[in-house]
Amino acid sequence: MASEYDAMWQGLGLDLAAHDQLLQVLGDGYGQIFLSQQERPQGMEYFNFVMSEVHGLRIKELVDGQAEGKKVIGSFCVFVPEEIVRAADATLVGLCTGADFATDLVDQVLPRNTCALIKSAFGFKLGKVCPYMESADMIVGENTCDGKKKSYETLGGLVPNLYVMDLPQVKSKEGRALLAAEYQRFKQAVEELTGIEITAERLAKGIKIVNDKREALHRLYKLRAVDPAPISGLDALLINQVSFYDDPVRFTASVHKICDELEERIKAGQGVAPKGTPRLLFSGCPMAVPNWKVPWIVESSGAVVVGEESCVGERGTRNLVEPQGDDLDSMMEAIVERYWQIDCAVFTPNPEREEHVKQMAADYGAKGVIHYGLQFCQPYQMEALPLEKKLEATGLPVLRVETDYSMEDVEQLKTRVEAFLEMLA
Ligand code: BJ8
Repeated sequence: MASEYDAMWQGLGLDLAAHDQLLQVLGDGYGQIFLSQQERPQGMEYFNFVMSEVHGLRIKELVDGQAEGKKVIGSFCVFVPEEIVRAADATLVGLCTGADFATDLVDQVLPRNTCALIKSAFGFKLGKVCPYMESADMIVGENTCDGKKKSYETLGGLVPNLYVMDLPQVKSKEGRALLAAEYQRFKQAVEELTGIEITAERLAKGIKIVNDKREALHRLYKLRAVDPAPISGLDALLINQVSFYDDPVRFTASVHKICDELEERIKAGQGVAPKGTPRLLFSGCPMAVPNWKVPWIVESSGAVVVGEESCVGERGTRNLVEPQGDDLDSMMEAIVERYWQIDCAVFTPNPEREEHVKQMAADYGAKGVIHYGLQFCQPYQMEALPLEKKLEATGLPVLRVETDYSMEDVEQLKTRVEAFLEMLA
């Protein structure tokens, strides 16, 4: 089907037929999962619009910006500091994807036992269907899990602009020094890419934009603590997913707008499900767009998801950057301090994550936790068992789910989720 964006997509090197097919599947899935929900807040219309234009208008904005000299940087991880990118008037976009594509081509370059998230990014590249990857002026790969860091060696041969960021895996003094050094190196790389020197004034502006975005999401998270829940877990997840693509200032305003509406709903005692509906917390691997499978199964089984202990969720947005001074060094130090606290499972040991899950369950009134692990994701799978034992010892039941992006296990997962909900009742 012809689109007003065909010429732009072609210019980016997309395979139009394959891309059409992807958009069709995406649109159908979105309609079935999101638009069929009852009692959706009106403010979700903005996010519907963003999703309908996620490969269209948003890409046009980025491409138009590039014509004026603005750069686009793609990333696969919440350790890439958006503040530094913003300080150079560039845009950071997420490149993780949540759907299988071109799997036959992916199987030729990656082992079969690679997690779906990595395979998906490669599928979108090899299938030529990701306008974000194709429009990026720089792609940042970060050394986190083994799958990611080794796959970047292959990705480096597929894209001309891969920048590899090294990251620590132990929260030691040396690990922190590595993070600080890598953020300095990244700042320099961004300056070289954009031709803009990142001054204290610029960095302060970048910090403010990103802090504002996080604060808006914190406000949304707090409102989800109310019973009846004023917004579904699916819609809240979607907002988190959109945060990786949308213009941050516009996104922040839209999140505040929906929060105003949710506050009114709360005052009126209105929710997306009746008071007393079982409340669950997700914990584990990130769910990149359009990975909606398990939340959809959970919410269509009669529960409501009230929080995500995930990088597409609170792990990705917890804490603000709070500089102690207004000079460049203080700001860079505050950036390091904020990201240093991310409790990704690639760190060993990683005790903060357990505390955060407990805290979130208490704050949001969750009666149980769904541990979401992608197949072949060793860091999160390895943490799942001890985490489950510790949470269950405190009376918080856990359902451990191991899945991928296929729909083959939907019925089986549904049966397990229903049994879990019965147990919670
Ligand atoms: S900070 S969670 S975004 S690394 S699912 S690719 S871990 S095998 S995504 Fe992540 Fe940064 Fe950590 Fe967050 Fe590997 Fe697991 Fe795949 Fe994963």
